[in-house]
Amino acid sequence: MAPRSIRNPWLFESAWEVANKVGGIYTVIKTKAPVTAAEYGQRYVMIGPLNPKSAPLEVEPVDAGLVSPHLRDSLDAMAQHGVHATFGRWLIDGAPYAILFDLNAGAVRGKLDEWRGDLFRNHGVPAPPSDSETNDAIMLGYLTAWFLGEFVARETQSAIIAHFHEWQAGVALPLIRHRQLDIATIFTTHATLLGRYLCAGSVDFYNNMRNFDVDAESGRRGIYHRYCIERGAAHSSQVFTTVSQITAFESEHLLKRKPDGVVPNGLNVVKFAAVHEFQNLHAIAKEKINNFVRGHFYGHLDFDLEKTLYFFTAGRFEFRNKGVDMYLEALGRLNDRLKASNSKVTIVAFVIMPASTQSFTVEALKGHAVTKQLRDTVADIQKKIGERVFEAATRGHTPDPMSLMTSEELVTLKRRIYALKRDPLPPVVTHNMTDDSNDPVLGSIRRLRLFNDRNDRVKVVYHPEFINSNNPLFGLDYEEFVRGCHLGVFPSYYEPWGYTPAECTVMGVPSITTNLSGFGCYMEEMVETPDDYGIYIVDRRMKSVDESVNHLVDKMAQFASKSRRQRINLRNRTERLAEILDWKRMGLEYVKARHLALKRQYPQSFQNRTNSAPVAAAIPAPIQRMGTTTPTGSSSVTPVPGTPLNPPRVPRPKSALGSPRLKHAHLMADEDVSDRVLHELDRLGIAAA
Ligand code: G6P
Ligand code: 1S3
Repeated sequence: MAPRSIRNPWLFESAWEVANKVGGIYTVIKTKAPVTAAEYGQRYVMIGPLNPKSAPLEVEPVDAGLVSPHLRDSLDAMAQHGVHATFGRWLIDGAPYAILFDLNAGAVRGKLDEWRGDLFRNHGVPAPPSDSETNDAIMLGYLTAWFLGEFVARETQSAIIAHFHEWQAGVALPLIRHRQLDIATIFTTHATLLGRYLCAGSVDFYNNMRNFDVDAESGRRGIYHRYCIERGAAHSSQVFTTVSQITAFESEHLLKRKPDGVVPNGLNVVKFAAVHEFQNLHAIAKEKINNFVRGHFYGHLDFDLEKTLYFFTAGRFEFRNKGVDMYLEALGRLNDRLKASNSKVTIVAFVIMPASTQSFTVEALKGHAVTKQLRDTVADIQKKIGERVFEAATRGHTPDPMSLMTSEELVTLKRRIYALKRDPLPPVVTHNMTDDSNDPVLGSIRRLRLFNDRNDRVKVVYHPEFINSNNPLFGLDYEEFVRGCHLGVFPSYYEPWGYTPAECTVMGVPSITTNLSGFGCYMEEMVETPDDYGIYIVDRRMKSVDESVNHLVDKMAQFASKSRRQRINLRNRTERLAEILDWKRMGLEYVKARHLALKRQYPQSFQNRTNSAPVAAAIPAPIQRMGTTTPTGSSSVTPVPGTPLNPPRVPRPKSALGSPRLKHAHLMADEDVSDRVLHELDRLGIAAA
């Protein structure tokens, strides 16, 4: 049979979070969609589970036959067996097509036992029937492999690439291999299951990575079957990638396959025409946070909002992994330092992490109600005074300032002011917790005695729910909240990438991260002097926990001592780094991974290509090095490539004082980067839409 053409391949990308928001992978595939859709056009199709709640809002149904008869016929063939799928356009930038399989259909549920048995017999994965998450992964995997089998039998001309993210989508990979489907496969892991579990406990993870008995450790934690799926996916894919160097190292030791390369996460960067625009947005959003603070701290508002800084941490509730333990500890020490130095600066430190709650507390709501009443009363009096002044002036009188307010107005105002008095301290948490006494955030706050006392220079507000625009306390959405803050603090212990500081960066908000997070390591590699750009990286590798906490306190204190002007300059610099996080640049790593997968699946198509030598020459180091590994990933391969593209580092900013000689050339401009992506695609023989 003639080999498939690699000039115009199909790309299927499967993840649990396609049109189904759960965590960070949703952000990856959603923000990456525009560059991938630009590259593959109609031939880019995502595959995920049908979430009946979100799918109708996220996906607009389309007749698959309008895209390709093979797609339609493949889905029809499955429908004849009772498998239902929604096919349509995912309503996001890039509008990629998506197939969402209904895992609740009777016919699918009816096959679960058979599939679970097959997974055990042919692939050695002993999945217990009681693990619903694994059941979902099995159904998604078997449906995806079934669909791809149907499709590959019908589409016989073009090469097909299938890319899978995380273990939940990974079950399909051993099936594709076992069934010998003619498909180039990629598996990207965004963390390892075992790594996450081990870190959340109290082991010294990074120093012992090589020594863990992975089977025993996963068995002890009740995740052996999931671990098998993850490891099976990593070993069955032709190309195995992960999101950072640190997770590559972890994967090598825990999954026993060295990744072929690193595909770091990007973002869709929207640049404003003028720098002052994003600075204005900061000022507007900050004023909304000021309003929150006025309400939350009513009766105790004896600190100057002009000298108040907003710090925050946010993310899924992984207390130790996301470094919330370290953040709170550091805030306690910062409070002591600022108090000891009689600082006039106040820090309001937010913790935004969803936990189990019952409702907002009465105190939190009351504060906002009484300040709103005051604001309404003042606005009313202001209006009436204005009318009185105008009335008097039109008659040629200068009004007597003492008689501008009526005695009723004065009484109402006094009542409002009286309502603002309270003795108890402003609450540290905005919600009634389901399990207040065992909540680790509250536990730390109590231990550190961060009770929002008048003398405290660091005040704490724990908001155990993500912020969205319907939130009655803040009245802003998460993006605005981030923009309004001064510093994001993410001292993670386990963080394969870490989108939260990356999101801060593209919005021009300085942040603190660690050298154990993928993002932190990437920035350390890419930027010569990260501190000068508002990217503070705490050392959690070479220091003890106590030293790392002090390092974090130093960074926060250093930031707190900056003048407004210095903060404005710093924000400008932070925002300039957005370019190095843009998918226009990061997407090229995915291009390279797909190219390698094609090369491994269809080697004969690369042998006689006249442009094969220039292609290899044109691709920067990582893919050439990736190409030297074996599909099963022996550990004798060359080191995992580090920096994507191996570009020059971002030099120290010119405006920074005492700047040494610039070591590298300037960053490429946006246009250069996108031109380069298109150029690479062209050279790879992949048509850009
Ligand atoms: C932006 C605005 C300025 C404002 C400043 C406040 O830069 O353009 O008008 O003064 O934010 O900065 P700060 O760091 O004090 O919140
Ligand atoms: C994972 O999500 P998480 O927060 O569980 O994937 C994200 C996307 O790649 C990554 O940013 C994060 O570090 C991982 O941990």
